[in-house]
Amino acid sequence: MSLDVLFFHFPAYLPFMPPPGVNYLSTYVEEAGFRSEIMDINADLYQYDPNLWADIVQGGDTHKLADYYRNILVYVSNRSPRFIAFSAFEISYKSSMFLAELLRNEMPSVPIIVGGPDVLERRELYEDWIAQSLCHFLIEREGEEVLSRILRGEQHPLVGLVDMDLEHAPWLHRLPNIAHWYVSPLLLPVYASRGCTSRCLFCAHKVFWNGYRCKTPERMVSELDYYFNTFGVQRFYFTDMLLNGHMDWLDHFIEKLLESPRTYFWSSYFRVHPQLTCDRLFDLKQAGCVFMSLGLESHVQRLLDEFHKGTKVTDNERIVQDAADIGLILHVSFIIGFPSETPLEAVETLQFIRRHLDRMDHVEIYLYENVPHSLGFKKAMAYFENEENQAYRSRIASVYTDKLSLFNAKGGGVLSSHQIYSPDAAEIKIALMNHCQTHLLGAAQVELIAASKTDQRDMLDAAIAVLTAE
Ligand code: B12
Ligand code: SF4
Repeated sequence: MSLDVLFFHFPAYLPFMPPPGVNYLSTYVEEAGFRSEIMDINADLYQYDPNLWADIVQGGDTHKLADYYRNILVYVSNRSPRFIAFSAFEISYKSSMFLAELLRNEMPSVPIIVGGPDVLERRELYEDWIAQSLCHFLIEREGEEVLSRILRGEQHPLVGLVDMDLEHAPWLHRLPNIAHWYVSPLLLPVYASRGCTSRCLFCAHKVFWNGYRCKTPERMVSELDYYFNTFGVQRFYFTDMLLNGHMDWLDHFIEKLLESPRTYFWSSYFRVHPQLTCDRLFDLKQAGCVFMSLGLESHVQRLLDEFHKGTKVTDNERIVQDAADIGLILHVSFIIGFPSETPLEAVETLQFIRRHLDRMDHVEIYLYENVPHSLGFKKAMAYFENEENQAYRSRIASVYTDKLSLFNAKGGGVLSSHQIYSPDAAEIKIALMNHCQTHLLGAAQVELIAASKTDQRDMLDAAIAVLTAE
């Protein structure tokens, strides 16, 4: 039987977290009656030549992939797919473009369909792909239904349809190819919702997914049960923008998980909310949540309000303290360099980070990026184009490059994913916080973590010093 569509994963992504978009798409089109396959070049390249893989991950010249890609071309030619499908991400732009060039030259009759977040975000680049015959279809936003239409040979709209019925979406059958990575047992990407209920001006997620939809909590728990029964998977990461778009949904989900005879270990993004009380955080932990990601963005209420974040700095501080005390592993992100931000406001955020550094296991600080399609794009553009504002922008950008990118590079890899997604995650973390886990991780690692936090504090101090100087 001929192959309808061959999907590709490209280098380079986190080894234990292949972006699951093509796995979901492949599952969907299979259920619609098409034969599909996924070629995971990231995983395959790692096996083929780990040094080359590492070089590409670190931004090496993708033309070094030429020999390896020749094998891929042979493989593609043997499989004779009717269509080839690429998932577009900025981090894999060059490695995917190089294969597109080879495919155009060697197999010009096989149409390439490109979809994924980068098509929406950097549409002009991919229009150029069309102009150069590097691809033939560009799909923005949700891909399932529009891809099926292309495979059926129907007229295709350029914009993906954002209307898939999540409640009846197929469960993931095409698992990511990560069995041979260092994560064992398997960690599976799942989603309970698409989109977001909020309207933060610097973000495009709501626009990408056209609002917010969720599966019912019952369906979500049955889905987890299905993965456990079929593949023996007990650890999951939710790819949702937030799991508490509706707090009553979250309560219901917790309730269903607590009723379940099994315990799953999982992580997700959450939005700060006054109802994320200490009791609710504790219930979340009881329901298997081991790792929580929060976008706090700023510790300046004026900026949170101006950018429609809809959160309170008092809740930010309380939730970080409560979640850490309970033993949830915390990943927290911040933004500095907001339009209209003053140097002292950036300092307030950095001081917040410094104050709570031991409570937050992984902190990422971003420089404000004016994301195309974000709700505040035009307003931010006007701000950045105004000459009066350029002095602060270049000052904060250089503080970011010189000091804070180093802070980010220190990372937060305190616990391995094996430890994070385990029944003992909270205990391990608490033990870590109390500096009494030498026997668990080894003295060297304890010192490393402490040293890393000290380094990060020094980097924050250096950034604060620059920003508070005349
Ligand atoms: C969960 C998530 C993460 C997780 C897990 C990542 C992973 N590898 O699984 C973590 C926190 C680790 C992460 C890290 C990063 N992420 Co991230 N992440 C997300 C998030 C919130 C959800 C992604 C997801 O899995 N969604 C569920 C799947 C099913 O959706 P999907 O992949 O978008 O696929 C759908 C459509 O896009 C479309 N589609 C996708 N491919 C194709 C192909 C075809 C042919 C078609 C027709 C359609 C199609 O159809 C799919 C189904 O509807 C998105 C935000 C978003 N908008 O979705 C950002 C997002 C993907 N991340 C982003 C970025 C930048 C990063 C980082 C580089 C951040 C950083 N500076 O470190 C790292 C890179 C990590 C890595 N190397 O893998 C960007 C990518 C931007 C871009 N232009 O490429 C996004 C879009 C957020 C943003 N706007 O900034 N991320
Ligand atoms: S920043 Fe987070 S909460 Fe705000 S709109 Fe984007 S996804 Fe939603």
